[in-house]
Amino acid sequence: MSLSLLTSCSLSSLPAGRVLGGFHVGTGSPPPAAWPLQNLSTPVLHGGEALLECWVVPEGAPMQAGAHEGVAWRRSGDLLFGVVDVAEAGVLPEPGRSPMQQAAFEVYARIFRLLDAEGLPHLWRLWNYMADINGEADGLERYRQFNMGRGDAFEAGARSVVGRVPAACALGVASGPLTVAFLAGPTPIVPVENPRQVSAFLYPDRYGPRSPTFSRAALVHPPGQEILFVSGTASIVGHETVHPGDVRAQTAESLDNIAAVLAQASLKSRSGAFALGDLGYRAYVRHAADLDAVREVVAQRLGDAPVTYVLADVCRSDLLVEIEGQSVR
Ligand code: 3EB
Repeated sequence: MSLSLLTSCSLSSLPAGRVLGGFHVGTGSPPPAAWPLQNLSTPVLHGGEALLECWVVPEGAPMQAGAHEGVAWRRSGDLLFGVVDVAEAGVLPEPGRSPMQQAAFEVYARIFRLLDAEGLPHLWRLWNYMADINGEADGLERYRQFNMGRGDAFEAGARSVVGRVPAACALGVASGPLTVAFLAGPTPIVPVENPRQVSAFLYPDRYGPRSPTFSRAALVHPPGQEILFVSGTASIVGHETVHPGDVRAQTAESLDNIAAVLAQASLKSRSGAFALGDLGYRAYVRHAADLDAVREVVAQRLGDAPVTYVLADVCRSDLLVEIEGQSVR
């Protein structure tokens, strides 16, 4: 197997030459890493004090590294992982753009320029985190401002904003810059949508001037492999939030949505069907006090599948939980 995800790894046991990049989750300082590391500065609610997750390639695989307009990246063959952080205080918004909108635009414009320079046009999966995601500034929720900047950058980079768009998540944490991690590869994704939900890129404008740019899931194919990325999935049916105020029902609805996405992904899979128990998951919980309720519902449905629970704000203020997952075959 060429690309694999190591969850809960320790820095000392990691062969640095095999790590493409990864994630640190927790409120302490991130470890010093020689590879691109996205720091998600928020408590891990279950599964340890802090968490280190890494994408690794086999011993002896080629490895190149670089930094391009503030994007830290590593590349092995045709797989590239990168991280870019942009503080809103450090951007100079163009007229009519808010600092968050500008920061999102710049992050994505830099990613697209790097990928163009590296000859790897295809974004597979994005991890977006920002402070105060539900806060309002200039009369518009900050997540909606983020969507405007992201969408503008996709268009400026001559990428489609509908259809074949990457899998993603977008969550809020207490503080810090806008941070975006990404995995890119040599082939287009196979997009997967959810028949229970309106595609996010087609959400009506009551959710903001620009619809979010992500697929419900993406199948990707490194040489000899199939990876399924299920995007952040919440209690949305059609385009509307369901079960506001009821965290158990929201968790169950999110899992119903993931099951529906897996059924669609199974139709397009090269490696066989996907069942709920086949994936590894990360669950984002808005209120720490809801952890036990979320865990109970998840355990009923997912059994022993690995789930990490993280404190984070979901991108609509009425959403209490969001769950994402991946399967690497
Ligand atoms: C939703 O379904 C919930 O803006 O990149 C999930 C996954 C959500 C990704 C994004 C947002 C994003 O609309 C929110």
